[in-house]
Amino acid sequence: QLVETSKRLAAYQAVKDYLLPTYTRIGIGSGSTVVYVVEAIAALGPVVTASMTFYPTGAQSEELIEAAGLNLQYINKLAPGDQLDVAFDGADEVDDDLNLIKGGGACLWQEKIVATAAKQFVCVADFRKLSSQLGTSWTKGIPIEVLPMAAPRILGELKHLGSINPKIREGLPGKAGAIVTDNGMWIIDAPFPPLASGKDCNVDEGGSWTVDALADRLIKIPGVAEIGLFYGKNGLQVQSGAQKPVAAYF
Ligand code: DER
Repeated sequence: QLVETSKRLAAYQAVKDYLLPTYTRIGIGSGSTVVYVVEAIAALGPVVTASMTFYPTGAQSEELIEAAGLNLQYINKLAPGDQLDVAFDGADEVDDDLNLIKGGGACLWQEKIVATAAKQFVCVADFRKLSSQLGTSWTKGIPIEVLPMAAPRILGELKHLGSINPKIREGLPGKAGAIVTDNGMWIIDAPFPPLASGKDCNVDEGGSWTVDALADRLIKIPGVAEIGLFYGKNGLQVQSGAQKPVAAYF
């Protein structure tokens, strides 16, 4: 119950601090915490939300927006160069530099597209998600969205890069075999030793990976569509959108 209360408090505070009544385009992430973000937004009432349009990051997110009676639109309808005012999303782990592991809900690809289309990206997570280094509290591995036929090649490359027992995410008990994402892809969960943030060293020199170095390496593996590492405040500015979360609420 404490976790749910923490999620709800974080969500209401994040909406209070970052959803300005003048905003018209808002990105909505996926997962269980973002349920409270939508609840907090809907609670503002149509006087505030009627002028707002909400952009989902997958099937669950789309359902949340529709069920709350909020205006729904899709990110492919955003003109090139246009931006969302803000995007809210959860995370599986958040380090001190606001680097994130995302993808526990297998929605990371559209989540990153929407996050980087927004001027501001606000991460909402309960207290369990805060950690000193990514990979310490979320030990299931970095979620990576992959082309199914490339999965064996990618598993081999991940082991070469130091991942410990990377696996294709299975659906049991909900589904025999690999889960399939909203984009028709598979997810590989790749555990790595805890990731340092900021300084630049990599596994070849026997050091641990930094978030940025590992992210840059993973995204280049052929067959990888997107990775569940979001850069923090030291990270790269992605396109015009701020992939860097401006705040995290716990
Ligand atoms: O898949 C994701 O990145 C989601 O944001 C999700 O992992 C967040 O999880 P939650 O259910 O704890 O909010």
